[in-house]
Amino acid sequence: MNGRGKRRWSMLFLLALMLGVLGIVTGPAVEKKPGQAAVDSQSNEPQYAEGEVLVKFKSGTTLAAAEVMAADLSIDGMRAFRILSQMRQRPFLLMSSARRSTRELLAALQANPQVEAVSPNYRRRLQRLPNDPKFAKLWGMSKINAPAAWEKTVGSPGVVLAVLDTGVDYRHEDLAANMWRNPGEIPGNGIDDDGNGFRDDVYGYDFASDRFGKNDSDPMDIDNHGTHVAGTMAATGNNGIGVCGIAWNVRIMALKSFRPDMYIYDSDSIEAIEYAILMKRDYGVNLVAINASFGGGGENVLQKDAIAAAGSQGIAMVCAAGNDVMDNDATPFYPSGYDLPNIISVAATDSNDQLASFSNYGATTVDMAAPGVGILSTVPTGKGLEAWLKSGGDVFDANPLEFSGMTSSSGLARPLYDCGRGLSASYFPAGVNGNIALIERGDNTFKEKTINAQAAGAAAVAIYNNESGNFSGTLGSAGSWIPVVSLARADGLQIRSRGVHQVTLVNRPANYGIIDGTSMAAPHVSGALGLLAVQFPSDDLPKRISRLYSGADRLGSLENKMKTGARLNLARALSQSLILTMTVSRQQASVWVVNKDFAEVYFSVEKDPGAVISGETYTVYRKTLSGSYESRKEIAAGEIQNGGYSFYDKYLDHAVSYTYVIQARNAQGEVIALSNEQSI
Ligand SMILES: [Ca+2]
Ligand SMILES: [Ca+2]
Ligand SMILES: [Ca+2]
Ligand SMILES: [Ca+2]
Repeated sequence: MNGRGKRRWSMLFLLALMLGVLGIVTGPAVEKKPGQAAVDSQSNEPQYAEGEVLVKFKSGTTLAAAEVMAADLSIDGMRAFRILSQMRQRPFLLMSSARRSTRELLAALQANPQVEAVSPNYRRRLQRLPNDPKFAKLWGMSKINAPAAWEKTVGSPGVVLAVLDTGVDYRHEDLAANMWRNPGEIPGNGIDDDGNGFRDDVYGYDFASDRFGKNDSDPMDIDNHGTHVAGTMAATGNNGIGVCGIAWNVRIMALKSFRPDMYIYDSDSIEAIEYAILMKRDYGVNLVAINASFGGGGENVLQKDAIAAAGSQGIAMVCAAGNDVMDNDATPFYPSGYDLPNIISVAATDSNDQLASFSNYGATTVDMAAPGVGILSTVPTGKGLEAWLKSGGDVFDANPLEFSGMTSSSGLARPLYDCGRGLSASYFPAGVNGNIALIERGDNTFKEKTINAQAAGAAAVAIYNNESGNFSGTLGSAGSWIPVVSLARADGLQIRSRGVHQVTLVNRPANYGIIDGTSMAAPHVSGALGLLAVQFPSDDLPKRISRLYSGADRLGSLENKMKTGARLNLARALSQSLILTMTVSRQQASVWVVNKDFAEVYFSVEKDPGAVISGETYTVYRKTLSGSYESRKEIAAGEIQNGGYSFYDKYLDHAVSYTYVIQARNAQGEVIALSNEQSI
């Protein structure tokens, strides 16, 4: 908060105090503690911070008028969103009261003629599934044709991607080199050197350092989620360490906005988005996208305005579609569900190109899909796990069981004994005492097998699957367990066939981990936008989004589940040879046609000079907010004049908002390009 804001705040506080002393405060006192969040029993009900509201005033309202209104309402805390207030020429405020409930504040403010919109301060959840400690390959990278794309570009330090999340481990061995550093800021001197209103904002900022949402300069990850997301976007490539991101060599800005209760409150995410806007607009940071891998119920006009304001600066907002197996068209999920052209809502697919079992979808509210199952990426240093078993000259990948004990970093080198299914003491040969037990999965729990092995004196256990592939298991609860890992069936059988022999079993902390979720899908798309910005620096956002959507792989499994029906294809996005961009303008039809408008839908067609495209058709689609896309006009290739076409859509209902998109098909009827979307 700047000095002026502080002064207003304290004046307001004094005023509220005086009014309170005079007994002017009316209405029942509400039992609550500041910052305490309301928790609903139904998990999909929107949740919010009790006693807090976000208020957008009508144009022309002064801050002084807002302060008077706040005093009348027993508001004892107020904070202006200064970038939004300035861009939209009216106050955008967070108001809080220790004496009024959110419900009371909403009712009072909604009734006020100076208020345009008011919203609870919703809080939203991460969109990952529980951490599944296992390792696999970076299958998503080959699925989206990343290696072919990397032959064109692996990124450039001039392009920046922001992670709006739990923070980023900016010291991580595979991320440190790719962290954005604010060039105008001297770290740790307690001074706002570049005068942007934020002291010591070097890698980004922490917009929610405690349970009251206080801010500080350290965006270190308080979880592992933000670091994992950052790694998928832009872990350092070709450095001989760990993993690599989609964009190997762009920069990561850390917008840490989750509070210690592991929720992101809209007031904090709006502050973070304002920071991103400020750094792009006034400080020349080439910020291309903000990754938002979280969400929840509850539409908030102020949050939508903040994202739209980012869009006005050419910043895309890439949002997780959610992990509740829900149709977002029917059950709205935000921020992914706001109808804004700069929001890209991303569902998750698995390695078989099926929609992930947990993923949300939505024919009109979800845009595209990207890999989101079993995604390996960076986690804060030492907070991941890695396991393997070395037998003979072979190293077999293993999964640590949940709650398993650890080995030293060099592992446990001992003879291995086959112990069958480990169902009772008689399954364990005497020699396993002090050594490693190999056990087949089945007939009892992993916990029971491990208890039996420990009773026989085993120092570690490797459980191999009773069907093909590996699995992820748990010992049920924390305890003094020996190291226990799982193996794929084929590997277990091969090891067993070698009889009693010396092996090395490793189960140790690592800097990488595997997580599932639409949270993990979104950063694939954010990374793709980063590479597109490097390869096509003069593109505006609609053109960049057209390349992304046009180049995606349309899949039967995703048809009618999302707008593009397609999964990210990085190489095709970078080599897309037909680009469609669209603008729509709306005007009143005439004074004689009451409450009817018309829209001019103009789209331009840009073909790669080397591309061989002919006989294609272009279709203009339109939808209303809750409807699905309908074809409005079909245009043949020969009708495109001077690289563009205008379609006039008549008799629009003056009170209704419409969204348009253009699709191109080749002579065989296959979709070869999609435009950006635009709403009017
Ligand atoms: Ca600063
Ligand atoms: Ca400083
Ligand atoms: Ca690396
Ligand atoms: Ca905050």
